[in-house]
Amino acid sequence: MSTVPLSTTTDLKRQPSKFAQLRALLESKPTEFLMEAHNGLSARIVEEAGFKGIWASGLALSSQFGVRDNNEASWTQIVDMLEFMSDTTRIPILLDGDTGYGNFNNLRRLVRKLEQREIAGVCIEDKVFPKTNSFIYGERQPLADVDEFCGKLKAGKDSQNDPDFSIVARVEALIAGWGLDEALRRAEAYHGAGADAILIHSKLSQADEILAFAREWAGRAPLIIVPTKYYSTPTEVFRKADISVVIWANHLIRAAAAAMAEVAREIHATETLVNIEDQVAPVSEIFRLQGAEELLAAERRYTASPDAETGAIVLAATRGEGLESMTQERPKVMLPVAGIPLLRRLVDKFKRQNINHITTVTGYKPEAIDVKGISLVHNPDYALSGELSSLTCALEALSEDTIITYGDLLFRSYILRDLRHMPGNIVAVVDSAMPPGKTENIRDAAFCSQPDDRSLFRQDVDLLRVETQSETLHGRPSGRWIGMVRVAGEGRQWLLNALQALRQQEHFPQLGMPDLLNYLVANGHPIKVLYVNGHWLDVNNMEDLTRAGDFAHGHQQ
Ligand code: SPV
Ligand code: MG
Repeated sequence: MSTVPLSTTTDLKRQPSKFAQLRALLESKPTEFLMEAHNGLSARIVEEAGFKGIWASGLALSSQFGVRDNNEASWTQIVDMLEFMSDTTRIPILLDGDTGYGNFNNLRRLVRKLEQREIAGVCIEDKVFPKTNSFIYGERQPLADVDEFCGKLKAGKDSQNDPDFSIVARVEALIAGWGLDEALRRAEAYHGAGADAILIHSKLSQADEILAFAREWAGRAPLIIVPTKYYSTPTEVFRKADISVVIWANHLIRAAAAAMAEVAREIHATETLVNIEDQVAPVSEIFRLQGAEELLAAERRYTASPDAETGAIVLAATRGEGLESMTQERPKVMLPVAGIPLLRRLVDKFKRQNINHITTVTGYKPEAIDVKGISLVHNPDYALSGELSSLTCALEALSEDTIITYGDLLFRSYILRDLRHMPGNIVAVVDSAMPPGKTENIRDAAFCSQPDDRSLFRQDVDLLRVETQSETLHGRPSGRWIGMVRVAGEGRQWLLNALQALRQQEHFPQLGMPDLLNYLVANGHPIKVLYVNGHWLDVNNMEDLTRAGDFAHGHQQ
C-alpha cells in the first residue's frame, strides 16, 4: 500500500517515471486497467486499491466541480486539480483531455503544462470544441476533420519533452454512427500521425462493434476501451480480444454521489448523526488519507521550537489531606480558586504555552474531574500508593518531552516558559525565596550545588537532593522544589530506567517524586535547577486555599 502523503513527492524518483509507467501499461500484452479519479483524495484511493494507473475523467472532473461535461470548467482548472492528484500518487495519470481544449497550439501548451506536473499522458477525441459527453446525443455531434486532428496530434507529440509522454487518440466514429470502416480509417490516420494508442469508444450495451474493431485493427497499436455501456461483458472477452487497457471511467464519482446523497438525506430527515456514524469513514481514516502522520513526524524532525513537542503529566490522584471538609465529593485538584478549579487553571496555563498533550493521573473521585482537553489515566491503587505509582500509569505520555507537575500548583506563567527553555535533560524548579534562617517546615527541601545568585542571568546549578523530612534536614537547603520538573531528550530514558529499578523495591508504593529525583542524581544523572523566587504556591490546607484566591486575583506576588 502506498504511503505517499498528500502533497509530497519525495520518493517519486526511486521508481520508473510516471511517463514510463503509463507507456508500459499501454504497451502491455496482458490487459491492464485504469480507474477513474477526480481529485487528490479519490486518486489516492485508486492507488491504494492497487490500480497501476488513473483515468482523470472529464465527466468526473467536471461533475465534481458541479458543471457539465461541455468544457465549462476551464483547462487550467482541470490542470490545477490534476496537480493535486499527481502530488498524492505515485502511479501515472492519463488525462481525458477532451478535444485538447482548442486547436494544435492549445494542445502544445497543454502537453507542456501536463509534463510539468508529471501527468503521464493525455487522450484527445476527434470532436469539436466545446465537446459534449459522448453519451448525450453522441450521434448528433460533429467529428473533427481528420487532417486537422492529425495535425493536432503531431503538434502534441512534437512539443513533449519526455519521450515517454503518451498521446492517445480517441475515435468517436462509432459513437457518431459513422460505422466501422470510418472508425478504422480514422484510427489508422491517427496512428500514422504519431498517436501512442487508440481509444475506440462505443455507446452500445453489447461489445460487438468494439470487438469487431479490435479484430480488424489487429494490434497495429495499443487499443483502449471504455466499457461503461457494455459493462456486462466479461472482462475475459476483452483479454481475448487483446485489448491493452480497459478504463473503468466514472465509478468513483458515481459511488461518491450515491453515498453523499444517502447520507445527506438521512441526516436531514433524522436531524441526528447517530444512525450514520458507523456508515461513513471515520475522521481518522480521512486524516490517514491526507497523510497527517507524515506531517507530525516532519514537525518532530524540522521544528526546533520546543513548543511543538512538549507534553505534560499532572499528578492529581489524591484527595488532599487537611482539606477533608472540602473534598467529600471531589479530589483536591477540583477545588475552585476564585471560581475556577485548580486543575482547570493548570491546564489553561499549559495550553496558553501550546502544551496541549496533557495527561492527568486520577485516583480519588475521578468522576468529579470535569476539565476538557486532557487525557485521563487512572491509578486504581491511589489510596495505598504514592506519586511514583501514579506516574507509572502515565508513562505513555513520556514519548515526548514532558513537564511533570503536581496538580495543586498555582504559578506565574513565566515559570513554565523559563522551564521549557532551560537547557538540561532534567530540570527541576526550585524556589529560593525562604525567610532568612528558616529551615523548619520546608516541604521538599532542595539542596543544590550553588545557592541562587539572582545577579546572574542563567545559572548552571545542579540539584544534589530533595529532603522531605523537614525536622531532620541535613544542612541548610538552597530552596524548595516546587513540584515541577521537565524531562527532555535522553532524560526521558533515564527516568524510565529509574522507575523500572525503583519498582523492584519493596517500598515502591510509598515512594514520591523526590525519591525519583534523588535516585536519578545518585545514579549519575544530572538534574539542573531553575531557580525562581516566589510567584507560585501549592494548596495543602484552608489557609493555602485562601491565599490561592488572592494569588489568582493577582493580589499576591
Ligand atoms: C469520461 O470519462 O469523461 C469519458 C468517457 O470521456 S465517457 O464518459 O464514457 O465518454
Ligand atoms: Mg470525457
